Formats: sequence, structure tokens, C-alpha cells
Amino acid sequence: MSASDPDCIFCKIVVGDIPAEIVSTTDHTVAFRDLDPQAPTHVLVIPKRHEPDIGSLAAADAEATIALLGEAKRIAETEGNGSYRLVFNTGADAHQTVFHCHAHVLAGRALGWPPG
Ligand code: D5M
Repeated sequence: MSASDPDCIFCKIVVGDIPAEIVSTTDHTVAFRDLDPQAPTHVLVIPKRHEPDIGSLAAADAEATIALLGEAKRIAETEGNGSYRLVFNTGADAHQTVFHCHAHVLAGRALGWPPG
């Protein structure tokens, strides 16, 4: 897997070719607000390197995986009220629609369970 995929919309956000409401940037990650927010806080945290899902990222780059989880936690604790949900939809049947690894950080309202 190359570090960047020229056809990937999230890779284009990483390099600034597509605008996004950026929340943070670190050595390994970019975080931005979801276009279609499902909660008062709905931020996507992505690795800068292109990997299709969290399993691929974890297998390829432990440092980036830890950085992504740490940044997701930091944003959730900064924006949330103490409760939050991190979601990695993985695979089409799990409603993954963008095949560049991303953590959904959801917070700011009571979140139902089970998910749909
Ligand atoms: O989630 C993919 C998410 O990505 C979905 O909630 C919409 C969001 N999305 C798609 N394009 C953009 C841009 N350009 N900016 C911000 N958010 C975006 P999934 O888990 O794959 O269903």
C-alpha cells in the first residue's frame, strides 16, 4: 500500500486539495468535522498515510495507530461531556463508505445502543 492514493478523497483532504473543517493536525493524523454530523461533535480522525481500514493501519504502522487513537481520545475529551463513542466502520456491510481508515468521534448527546 502506498502512503497516498491520488483517487482517495481523504488523501486529498490530507494534502489540502479538498477543503475540510480541520480540527487538528499532528505528525501522523488529520482530524476534521464530518460533512453529515450525527451528533453535536462528529469528527473524523484519519491517518495521513493511506490505509483502507483500522486493521490495515494497525498491521502496517503501530505508531500511526497509537497516534490516531490518542488524538481521537484527546478530541473526544476536549469536545465531549465525558461520554463519547469511537467508531471504525470496517467493510461495506458495516457502512464503511470511504476506504481510508477513519475514526468517527461522536459526542455531545446521549448515544443509543445497539447501533443500526
Ligand atoms: O464514514 C464516512 C464519513 O465521511 C461519512 O460520515 C461522511 C464523511 N465524509 C465524506 N466526505 C467528506 C468530506 N469531504 N468532508 C468531511 N466528511 C466527509 P463511513 O464510516 O465510511 O460511512
